[in-house]
Amino acid sequence: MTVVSTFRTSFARGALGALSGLLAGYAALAVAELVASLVRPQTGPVTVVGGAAIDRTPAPVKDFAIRTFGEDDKLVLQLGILAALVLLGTVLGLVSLRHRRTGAAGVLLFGVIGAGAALTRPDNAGVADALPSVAGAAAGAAILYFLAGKLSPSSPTADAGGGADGWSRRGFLLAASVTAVASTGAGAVGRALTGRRGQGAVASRTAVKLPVPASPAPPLPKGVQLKVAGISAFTTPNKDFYRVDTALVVPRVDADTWRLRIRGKGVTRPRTYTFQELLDRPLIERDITLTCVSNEVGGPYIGHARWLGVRLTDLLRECGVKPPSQGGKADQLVARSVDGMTLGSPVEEVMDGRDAILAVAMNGEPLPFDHGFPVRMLVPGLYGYVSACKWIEEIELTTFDAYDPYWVKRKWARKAPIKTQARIDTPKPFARPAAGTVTVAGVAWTQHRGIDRVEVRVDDGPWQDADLAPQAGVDTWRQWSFPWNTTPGGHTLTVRATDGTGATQTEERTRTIPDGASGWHSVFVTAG
Ligand SMILES: Nc1nc2c(c(=O)[nH]1)N[C@H]1C(S)=C(S)[C@@H](COP(=O)(O)O)O[C@H]1N2
Ligand SMILES: [Mo]
Repeated sequence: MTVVSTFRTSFARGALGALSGLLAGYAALAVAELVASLVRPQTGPVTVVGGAAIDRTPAPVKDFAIRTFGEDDKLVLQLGILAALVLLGTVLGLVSLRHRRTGAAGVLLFGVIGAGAALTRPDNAGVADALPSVAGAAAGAAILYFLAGKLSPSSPTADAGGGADGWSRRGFLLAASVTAVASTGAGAVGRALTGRRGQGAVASRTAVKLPVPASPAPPLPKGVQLKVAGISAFTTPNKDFYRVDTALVVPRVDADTWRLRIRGKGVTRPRTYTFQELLDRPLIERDITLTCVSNEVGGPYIGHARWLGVRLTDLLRECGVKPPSQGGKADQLVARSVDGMTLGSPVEEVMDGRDAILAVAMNGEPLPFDHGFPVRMLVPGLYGYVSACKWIEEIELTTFDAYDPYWVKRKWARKAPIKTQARIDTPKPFARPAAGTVTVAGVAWTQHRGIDRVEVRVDDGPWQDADLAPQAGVDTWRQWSFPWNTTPGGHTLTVRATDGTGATQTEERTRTIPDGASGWHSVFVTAG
């Protein structure tokens, strides 16, 4: 045998070894997906490992991911996991050429990692959650062992199409093709079953007939929406509403089987409510602006919607709950979602008369799945992570001393009222507006305190009052505009707001961690 042909043979064998590893990984994921569709769709290995990674991501890294990838952060995470699997599959495939058992054991190790991730997720529903990872890894390990066998020099199935050193190329290719086809089939069946599972939830959402509110939202004053090109829509369409959550698979909850439990400290009459029972109550409709604590100064994680739902205080009173100021024993309300997320709100604020709501509808339609169908909570004035539980299924009354919810365990603040902020929507950073009068405009918010004043500063000049659009309510953002007479060249435009208590927002820049970013938003533009 010549040197060249030896090299060619071993190169081909190496490539096929790597291919075995990739196929084993592919088969493992497909089998896992199939099993997950039978257990629970959110127990697939990429989902649980990704979820576990999110759970364990240090706050600064999470902040970086949100800043860098925005709402694509989950996609980036999943692609990262897949890339790692491709790499490791390749390595294990090469290893298995020499050490079949080691290669197969390596695949099994991934099953252990997946199982561990599944069992430690906050929504873990028992040992069955580990099954997809275990079954997938077992299938992957068996396939790698088998395929590597086809490549081994001592393969008893060596035939005429085999390599010069005796392994069976034809046998391998046949086995590899069968693996690829069977895996693709298993994955497709899994996806179809998962899709079918979600059908009940989709049908239950389509069937919702939204009642007329007993207490409609006051009509929006004329002019809340300024007619300025480039300014945010006052009411954010559902499809454009920002989404922030830890769910790699959006929960699809069937409203017909959904229940809300209220229990805990000081709950003298614990109760469970069905979706229909909530719809049958007198509903309130309110305009509430929602903001995420991860929103940077000038950032996009804020949206406004008209919500319809049950006044939360009414339900709590029905269950015997009293705020601490009236002798109630619990000072923290922990909302728990079907995906195991926990959010803690201060009972005093929830029950102080503001429109804390268990919402069933958003801008005239049942909640979109992304935004918490069938029911989510909202407390005006508090950041989302301490109030806005989506896919809620339980409200537990407890104390701040006794329990730390999900984000508090991860170093975010226990209490987080929304900080006063103003944002310049137009002109955009580094815009080059033509000389003349340029309309600077944007939004300002400080939910539950209202916005009293917005000021704009050009470079180091004096603060000048912006024109305010009418205030829709203390729980909504407010638009503003400012006619700027440009002078040619580069300029920094800065904005600041003053809330309804007369407090002007601080210039001090802080990070989003632990309780929301502060500081003034500014943009640099070059006028013609
Ligand atoms: N179940 C669940 N609810 C959740 C979250 C989550 O991760 N899971 N994220 C919270 C956060 S941090 C915010 S800012 C709001 C965002 O709500 P939206 O996605 O509808 O805009 O939901 C809150 N409710
Ligand atoms: Mo958030």
